[in-house]
Amino acid sequence: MACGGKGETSETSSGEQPELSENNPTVLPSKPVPVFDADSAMDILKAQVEFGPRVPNTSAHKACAEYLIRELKKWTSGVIVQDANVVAYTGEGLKIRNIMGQIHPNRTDRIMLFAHWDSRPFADRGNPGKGKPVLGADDGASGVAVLLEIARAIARDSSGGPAPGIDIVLFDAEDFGDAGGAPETYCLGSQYWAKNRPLPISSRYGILLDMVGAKDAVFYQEGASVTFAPHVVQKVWSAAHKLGYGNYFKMAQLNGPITDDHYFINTLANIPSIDIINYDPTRPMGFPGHWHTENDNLENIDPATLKAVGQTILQVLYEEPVLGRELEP
Ligand code: AHN
Ligand code: ZN
Repeated sequence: MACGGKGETSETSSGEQPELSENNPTVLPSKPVPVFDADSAMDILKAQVEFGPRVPNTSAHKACAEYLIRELKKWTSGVIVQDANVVAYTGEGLKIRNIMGQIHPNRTDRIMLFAHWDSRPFADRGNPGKGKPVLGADDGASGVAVLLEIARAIARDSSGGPAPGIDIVLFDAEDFGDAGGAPETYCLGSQYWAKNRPLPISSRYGILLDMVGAKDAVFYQEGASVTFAPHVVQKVWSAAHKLGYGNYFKMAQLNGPITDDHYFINTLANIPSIDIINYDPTRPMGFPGHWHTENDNLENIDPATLKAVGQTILQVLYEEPVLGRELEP
């Protein structure tokens, strides 16, 4: 029989709702993306640098943690601090603090944004700076500044912000590692966090910001990011290009992974994560010239770079569809 009987169609008509998923999201009218305020981000960057190097076990480190907790409390709905003791490769015991602020903590679909807030205890190069603590205007403070400014922009947005819940996690002791030594000597805060999760939250994906403040910064598609979270690389780089930031976000992949917090978040916490990091394979060291030197100071920071990264991340967050059945408060 060529034709079906009356009432038969090829479509299901049971009235069942299809399962919502990333391929089948609830489509809501998109909200305007807030403007990322680079001047405000600069103020947050400077406030960190003014404490001095944020090296674990120092008073500057302690005071900066209090500042970050205070700021995150203003712009998020809940702050969770994970205090821990870890042992550095030098044998020194470090008192560390991983600091997390949650936006819409009850939503099940979540995205994690992270950066490290400590700065390196000893410069690797430079005369006379070698061996001295690094100020970390770029290497540390820049990523934190962009994340706090994103939190502030969302808090001020009367539309309620992006659909997913957001977890902003500031990791400690990323940079207390052995130059030329084992990768595991770095990223002590994120490794501890991944092995001792303070909350049973799951994240759909993660984005790490590391060294996102320098003049002439360039962000290639980093190796571990492409391996573990190619769809997130694609999403972020295409948002950046759409906004006109293609001069920062290069459409080319780096060979091999960079050891950074996202590596451990991928491998130990199983959250597909990318790293936006200033590394150019055509430079002598890949990293910028001020990297791990006494010159990692405000002179090398350009608010235009903070803007390119912050506006791109806001765009990505606001483009995310609703994946849950409804928006929890
Ligand atoms: C290493 O130097 C092994 N990795 C670079 C990760 C890093 C250091 N990011 C900031 N500081
Ligand atoms: Zn570093």
